[in-house]
Amino acid sequence: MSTIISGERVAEHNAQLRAGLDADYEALGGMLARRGIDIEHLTAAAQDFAVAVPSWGVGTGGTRFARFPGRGEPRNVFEKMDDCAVIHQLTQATPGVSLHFPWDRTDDPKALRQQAESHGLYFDAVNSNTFQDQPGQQHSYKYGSLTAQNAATRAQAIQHNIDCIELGRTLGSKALTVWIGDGANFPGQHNLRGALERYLSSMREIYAALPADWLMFIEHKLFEPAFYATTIADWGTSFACAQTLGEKARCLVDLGHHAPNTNIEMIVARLAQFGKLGGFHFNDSKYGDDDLDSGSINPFQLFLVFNELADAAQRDGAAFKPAYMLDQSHNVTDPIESLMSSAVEVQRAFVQAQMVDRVALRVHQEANDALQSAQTLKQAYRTDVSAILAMARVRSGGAIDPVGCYRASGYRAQAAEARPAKAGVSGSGIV
Ligand SMILES: [Mn+2]
Repeated sequence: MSTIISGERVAEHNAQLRAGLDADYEALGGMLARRGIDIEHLTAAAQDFAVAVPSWGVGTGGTRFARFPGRGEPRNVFEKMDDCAVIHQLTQATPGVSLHFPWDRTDDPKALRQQAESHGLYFDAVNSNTFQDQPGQQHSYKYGSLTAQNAATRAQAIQHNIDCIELGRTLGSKALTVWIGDGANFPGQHNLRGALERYLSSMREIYAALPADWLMFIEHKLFEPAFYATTIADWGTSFACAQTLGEKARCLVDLGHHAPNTNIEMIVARLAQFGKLGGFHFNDSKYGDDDLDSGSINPFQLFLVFNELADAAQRDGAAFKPAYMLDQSHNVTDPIESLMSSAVEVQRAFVQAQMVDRVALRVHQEANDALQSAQTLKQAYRTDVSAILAMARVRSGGAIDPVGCYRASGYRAQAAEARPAKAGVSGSGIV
């Protein structure tokens, strides 16, 4: 397997930090042993953990007001894959890449797959895009795509999704994520039931094109771009559609796509209970669909989501395998640094959730001891598992300190030289 940053450089950087890590790891191991937890078990679990990165995340994001591009942004999908390879090389937690079409369209998907495999990467769910018009497109999505009144517009949107499945097959993907911006900005603009009927009719045609071993993820979002009534606004609508469409249709939870203060971990528990939890788009937010870095605003919420996932995994065993993906917009940071830090934050929540004493929790719950129940969760959440995550990385060949190692490597400065900005070409999207 080829690496972008030389293995010796990573080893050199690790050597400076190794003694400190060993001391921290030993101290943490002793503390966990007193709680009856084997640190090696957690480190092995951390090594197995994976979260996919979005191809659109390696370019600088922006808002509807402006985008301030960074240096050395990738200008095509092959350069995006190089950046994704760096993220995985240093974190050893992001072997999957989620592509977005047509942004990542290539005439040579075989070469793209070879490039990915040479870096130890694979393609996770592919994402369709019918929320903006593409150059030369016959019918506009201004008034909707899969729910459009115009049958020809719907047919175009359906065909695009089927094309995404075909491309995904060539690349080795196993799932299609469908998010639409369809909805109404004014009361009365849509017949609310009619719009959902048209959505289901369109989705049935896409569902019929899914290969036998594929899943379809339905991503809901409360509002924006439709500000009055978004067709797939909430998990209830998503769940009803997934139930109606069939076994291969599942719900995808993007953490930013809910009203502030929504109990997202309860949504996760409900979807897991009824076998419809397809996967996640991890990010964080303060106000709406902010697409901030995972764990940057509310890490406790992220932990509580993983607490439900750990409970579901214990109940359902190996059959429970939701897809984990990051979906963030990096407006003021180096996207590679944000994606590495976010992957580590998601992995941190995963490991902390493994540490919850579930036997004690059940005893406290059965005794109606609300205080001790909450303390049982807090004990796991308050434990700093950084040494476990760093040890997992170094044992898998990654960096003890991914951001420090990345900065020391000079990768961004080299990319800035090798990738002069091209006028009119944006390497990223805003989603
Ligand atoms: Mn998303």
